[in-house]
Amino acid sequence: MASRNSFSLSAILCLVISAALPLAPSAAEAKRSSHDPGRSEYRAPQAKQAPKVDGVADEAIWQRARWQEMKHRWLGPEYSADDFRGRFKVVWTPEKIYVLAEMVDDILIDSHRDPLVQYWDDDCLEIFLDEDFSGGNHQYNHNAFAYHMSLDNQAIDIGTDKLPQSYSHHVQSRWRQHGNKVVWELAIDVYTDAYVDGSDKNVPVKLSAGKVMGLMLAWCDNDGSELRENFIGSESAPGDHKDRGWIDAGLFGSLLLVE
Ligand SMILES: [Ca+2]
Ligand SMILES: [Ca+2]
Ligand SMILES: [Ca+2]
Ligand SMILES: [Ca+2]
Repeated sequence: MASRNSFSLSAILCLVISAALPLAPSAAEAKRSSHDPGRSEYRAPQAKQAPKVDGVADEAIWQRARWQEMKHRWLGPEYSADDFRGRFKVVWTPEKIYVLAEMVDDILIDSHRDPLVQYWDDDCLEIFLDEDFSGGNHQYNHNAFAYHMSLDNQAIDIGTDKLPQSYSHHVQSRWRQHGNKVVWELAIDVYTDAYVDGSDKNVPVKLSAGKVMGLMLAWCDNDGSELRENFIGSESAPGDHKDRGWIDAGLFGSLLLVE
């Protein structure tokens, strides 16, 4: 009886202790909680044939992908639909993700001809990519990349040395004007947070259906000012400090690769 009683007591203790401990969050819950609430969820279809990166969206796979709007004003005053409007789609192959962006911008400007100087104050398409949807700080590390695509198709981000670096070798980029629209196609290699600046040993990740990454796009709109006039993104930015995507990957939406 003594052993029976002590077993019961330890069983009760176990129950009390386990009830007091919070349940371990699943990996999916942990990643959701590392992001701001209300993130968008994008499902990118697989392209059997890679789109040609030429600024002409005539590949059939683009018809299968849905548009996502760039409509959240992070910086600057109210603007009109002629001043800026933009949207994008994503598809993928095992080697790369492909982005199609379609934008109206009344004046295109690239006044800083040095690609590493004030690149965010020229018209530029920002593509924020977090390989494992971890969220978290990515300012001076490669937990996520923030490719600032200039009008001359260069991809600039801050390196681990805290200085602007060209990552143009990660991104194939071409845009063309069709009527009043800029049609921009990009093919992007995806790297993990183990990426080492300047190394020739970095290998892009092989992509497969079911993979979830963090993604967000934004347009820096300058129409002739010293500094950019507007910064408009695809994700809502709760709170007062809206220009934080270049530091905080918790603002990114999720990108799910589907077949
Ligand atoms: Ca094309
Ligand atoms: Ca504009
Ligand atoms: Ca990450
Ligand atoms: Ca502009």
